[in-house]
Amino acid sequence: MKSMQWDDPFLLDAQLSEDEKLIRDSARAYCQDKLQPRVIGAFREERFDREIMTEMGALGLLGPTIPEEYGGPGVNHVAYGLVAREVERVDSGYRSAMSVQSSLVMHPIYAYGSEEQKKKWLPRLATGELVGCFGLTEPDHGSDPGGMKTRATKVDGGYLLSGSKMWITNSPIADLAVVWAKSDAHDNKIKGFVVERGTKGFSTPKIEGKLSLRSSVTGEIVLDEAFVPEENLLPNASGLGGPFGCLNKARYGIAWGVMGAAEFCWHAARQYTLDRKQFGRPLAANQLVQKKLADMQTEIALGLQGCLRAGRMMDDGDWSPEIISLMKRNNCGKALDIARVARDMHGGNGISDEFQVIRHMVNLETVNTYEGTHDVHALILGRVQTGIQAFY
Ligand code: TGC
Ligand code: FAD
Repeated sequence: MKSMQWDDPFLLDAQLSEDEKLIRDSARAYCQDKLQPRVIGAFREERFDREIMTEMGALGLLGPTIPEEYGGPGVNHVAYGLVAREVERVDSGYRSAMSVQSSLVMHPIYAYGSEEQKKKWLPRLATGELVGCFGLTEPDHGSDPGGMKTRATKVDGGYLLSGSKMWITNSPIADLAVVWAKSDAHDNKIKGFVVERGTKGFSTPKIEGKLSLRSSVTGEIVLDEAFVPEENLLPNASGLGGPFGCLNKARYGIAWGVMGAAEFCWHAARQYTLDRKQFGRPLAANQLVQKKLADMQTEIALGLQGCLRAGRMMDDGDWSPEIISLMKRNNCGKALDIARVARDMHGGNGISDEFQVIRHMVNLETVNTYEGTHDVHALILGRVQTGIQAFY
């Protein structure tokens, strides 16, 4: 019998291959050396440093599962998840920038694009030379993207896109946007279009005043009869399954990522309560405090183990969208709870950005909402076990 390794109860490390550990370690080194030192300033100033994309590109962190022939490193889903965990251990906003580029821009071009489109855009997205964004949500259609109003009207040589997208990660700095619109030339079905910066009638105003995810840049996409040439239509996606196919990948990465943020909060709360004395002894000597630490340890250990299993299922081609909903919902909700409790355990210091737990806490409010809210994923899980659609 061994004594438990407190910070890795299920010995996750022992379940990883040598390659997966190497990728995890190099991502961790980059995140701790290069991202951690600038995140407090970036969050204070509501600033995203564009060069982060080229730094991540140089390390092969963008589009990890994209094959080498298109510029990606072609690693497995478990490695992708391990990278997301390391990035989000620093900040959910940085993980957002990475996952949008990887899962919501590179993935649709890879999965639904023509050979020419893949060769034209994927290698430059993989290096971070180009930044992309993903426009699905609209001002009046968030949880119900099927009701979108954005339209593509067929004209000579292409399409005119009109409408607006809201809450779009990376849009103000994006060189290209994957935009989803109902197309009159395709029975009004939802189609994906790559809209390039410089297109007349395409603009991406920044959304100011966010109190969450401030180190990530978020904007709108405004389309005013923006002309998109025929060769920028993604030929192999039709209907809501197109954007949802991308969301499966991104939600999976988020399930891992939020565990990184939760681990940061847990470790910080443990160390703080060991160091700080009240009533003549460490806070960690109190039963109430130890119970909170035990809850954090339990949820994180189970959450990571679930992610690993989901990743192996994806790598084996043996997964379902619902298993991803289960993991995204559980891990986001649990990470948010952990961050809130860790904030409380830091007392007054917990509200200072220097201690960082409150930054994770407010970030996780967004992560619990985007990519399908906590309750929308409950409805997806309710539907798969009852057969009853409870969305409307
Ligand atoms: P429903 O009838 O369920 O499905 C319509 C069609 O889509 C297919 N489908 C899926 N395909 C692949 N993967 C999935 N996960 C899929 N879910 C559904 C389905 O088979 C069907 O296909 P077909 O061929 O029969 O037409 O659709 P619904 O309109 O009833 O919607 C249900 C609901 C609520 C589950 C869905 O709309 C939903 O998931 N809503 C949440 C919206 C959402 O997640 N938005 C995310 C926007 S992007 C974002 O937030 C990026 S943040 C990134 C960052 O910064 O990190
Ligand atoms: P709503 O759908 O209006 O939901 C409001 C509340 O009602 C929620 O609590 C929800 O759970 C609940 N609700 C909704 N429907 C039901 C129902 N049937 N039953 C019970 N409760 C329900 N989108 C993109 O397309 N691309 C991006 O890059 C992107 N990045 C984002 C970045 C940030 C910082 C944020 C905040 C959002 C981003 N989003 C993006 C949008 C995000 O996906 C949406 O905010 C999310 O899907 C929820 O939609 P909504 O905000 O319209 O909320």
